[in-house]
Amino acid sequence: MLMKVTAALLASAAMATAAAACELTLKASDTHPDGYPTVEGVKAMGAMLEEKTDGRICIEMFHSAQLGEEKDTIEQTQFGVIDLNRVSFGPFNNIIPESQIPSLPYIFRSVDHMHKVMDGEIGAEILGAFSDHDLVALTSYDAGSRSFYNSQKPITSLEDLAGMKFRVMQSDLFVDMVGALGANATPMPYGEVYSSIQTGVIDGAENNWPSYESSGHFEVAGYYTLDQHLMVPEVLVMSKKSWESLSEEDQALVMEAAKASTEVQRQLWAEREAASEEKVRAAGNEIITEIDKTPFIEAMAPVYEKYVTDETLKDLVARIQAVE
Ligand code: GTR
Repeated sequence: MLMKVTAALLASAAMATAAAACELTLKASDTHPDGYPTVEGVKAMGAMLEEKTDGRICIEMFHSAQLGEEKDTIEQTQFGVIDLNRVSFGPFNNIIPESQIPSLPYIFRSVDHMHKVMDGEIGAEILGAFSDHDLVALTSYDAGSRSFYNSQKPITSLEDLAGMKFRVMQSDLFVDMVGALGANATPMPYGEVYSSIQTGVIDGAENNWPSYESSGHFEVAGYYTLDQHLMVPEVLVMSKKSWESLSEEDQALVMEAAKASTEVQRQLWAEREAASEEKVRAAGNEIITEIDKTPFIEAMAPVYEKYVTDETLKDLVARIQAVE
């Protein structure tokens, strides 16, 4: 017993020393729980950064929305209160026009297509657009594809969606996307979705396998229809204030560690996607895989018309579609 306690004390003392050695500790936020691939991706970035700087720069991860819901943490990141923030492109849609592009329904044909776009020149341009908004977008992460789930009935066609009420992220684009499918959208923070489904304020929401599972939404919304309307990647942003306080050398190290963490995150993502699916299926949820996506895709034309307005955005969409 005593030995155990001593060992634990020694370990925590060692950790405290390590933390104390950090000249700079970057505060990072994520809405997801510990162990979720995005949280682990940023932690991996922290480990790489600590190693490259001999423990001079560290990252402290505040997972599980400890620092707030995404929309609020984005503002805090713009102010420099939070240094790093792993979020979806979705909550940026109303403030950064280019962030709407990877958030367009059915814009990506496959995960491979999305990787080619986001890892290439087009992705760099989209990330670059954040710099006009007090942010530096470092890299993007995987988030699979999002589909509708609900507590009421199996949805197998557009007709079934009619009049139902779904939560979406706080983005006008997503409100109109759900409207164009004939359903009603309620934008609300992620953390309110579980109880809103449980109390019947909404019929359901939409998300990928790992979020459907880790949030517990699968417990209250038993029907999941794989219409895969969105493939919005995640984005890791840094406060421009925090970025500008770094030397050029340190900026390069931060960028390098962020880019390298993408590989780790993608690997973890693939594993978690499969594990979450298995868990949800084992719970007995009804998963609707037989669905004709064509009417869903066709219904999105007015959404593209409304949001892909100026030449820059039109050009981005055309170039994405041209990527093989
Ligand atoms: C998740 C995403 C989160 C958040 C959440 C939501 O898939 O990883 O960043 O955007 O969806 O729906 O609010």
